[in-house]
Amino acid sequence: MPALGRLEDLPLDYRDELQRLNLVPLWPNLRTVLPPRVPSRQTKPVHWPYATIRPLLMRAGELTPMEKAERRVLVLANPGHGLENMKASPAMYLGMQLLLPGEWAPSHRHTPNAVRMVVEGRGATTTVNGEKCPMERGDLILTPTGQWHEHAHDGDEPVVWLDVLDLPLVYYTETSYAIEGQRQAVLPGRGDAIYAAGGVVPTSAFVRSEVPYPMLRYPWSSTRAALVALAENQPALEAVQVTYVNPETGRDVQNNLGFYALMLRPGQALRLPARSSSQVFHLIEGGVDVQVLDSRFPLVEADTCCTPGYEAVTLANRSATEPAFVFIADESPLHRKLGVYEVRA
Ligand code: 1HN
Repeated sequence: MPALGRLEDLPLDYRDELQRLNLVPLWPNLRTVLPPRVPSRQTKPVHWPYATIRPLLMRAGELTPMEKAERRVLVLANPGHGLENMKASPAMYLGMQLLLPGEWAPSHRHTPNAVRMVVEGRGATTTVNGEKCPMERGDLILTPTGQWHEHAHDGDEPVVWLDVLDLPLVYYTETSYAIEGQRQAVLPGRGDAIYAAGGVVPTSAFVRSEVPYPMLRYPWSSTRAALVALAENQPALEAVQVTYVNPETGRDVQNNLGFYALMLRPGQALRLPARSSSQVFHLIEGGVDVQVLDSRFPLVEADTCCTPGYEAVTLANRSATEPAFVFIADESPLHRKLGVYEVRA
C-alpha cells in the first residue's frame, strides 16, 4: 500500500482555511480508519479476579448507601478504552453489582439492553415488567431495552451479580436514557416455568406474537444440565456450547449482544478461532486458563476476563477429572446486523 500525503505536507494557510470551514482532508487519515487487513483495536486482554473485586465491593456497601448509589456497581473497565469510558469492549459494559439484605434498587427502564449473571448469594430477585425472577448462582436474567426492572433482597447474605449491557453502543449512538418508575406490582406467571421444556412452546397466539421477551430468567440448573446432556450425547463434539435464545424465535435473546454457556470436558483445551467480536468470559465452575495474544489468565470461579476481536482464544480446563463451565458474552448479533461478522481459521 503506497504511503499517502500527510497533513504537514499541506500549506498552513490551506489547513487553516479547511479547519475554519469544518473540513478535513481524508488522505492523511485514510489508513487510520481503514487499516490493512486487521482493524485497530483498543480492547486489551484484561483479567478481573473476583478475589480483588469482592472486598472493594463490600467496602462500597459500607461507604455508599443504596439511596446514594441507586445501583451499587464497580465497573470492569478496559484501560485500552480509557477507564472513564466504562467499556470492557467497543459495545460491552461490565459491572459487578452488590445488593445487601433488605435493600432495594428502585424501578427504572432504559434504552440499553442488560443481562445479569448471578455470581454469589441467595435471596435477591429482579422484577422485570412484573415478573419476579429469583437470582441464583449462574442464572441469566434479562432486562431488555425498555423493560421496567428493579432488584430486591429478602435474604440474609450479600448478593453479587455481573451486569452486561450494550451501554457503550447505545451511548455512542446518542440513544441512551432512563425513566424512573414506581415499585412494580408483581404479576402471576413466570416465563422460565412456561418454557421449561425444550422443543415445545405454548400454542397460544398471544404468547407467541405479543411478548417480545417471553423468557426472562434462564436458570443455571437447566443450562448446566443441557451442557452435560450435550457432552454425553455428542461425545465427538469439540465445543460443548449452548446459545441463550428466545424460545419463541430461536434467535439470540437480545438485539446486540450474544450470550453462551460452554462446558470444557475434563482436561480439554479448546481453541476458539479468531472472530471479529470481542469476547467476555466469566467462570461459573471449575478452573480455566484463558490464553490470547501474550496474555494467559488463570481464571478461578467468579473471575471475569475480556479478549479483543480478530484473535484466537484458547480455553483450557485445568482439571483432569472435573468439567468446567464458562459464561460467554460477545458482540456477534451486532456484527451480523452490521454485516461485518467473520470467523477466521
Ligand atoms: C442498570 O440499570 C443496572 O438495573 C445496572 O441493575 C448497571 C449500568 C449502566 C446503566 C444502567 C441495573 C447499569 C444500569
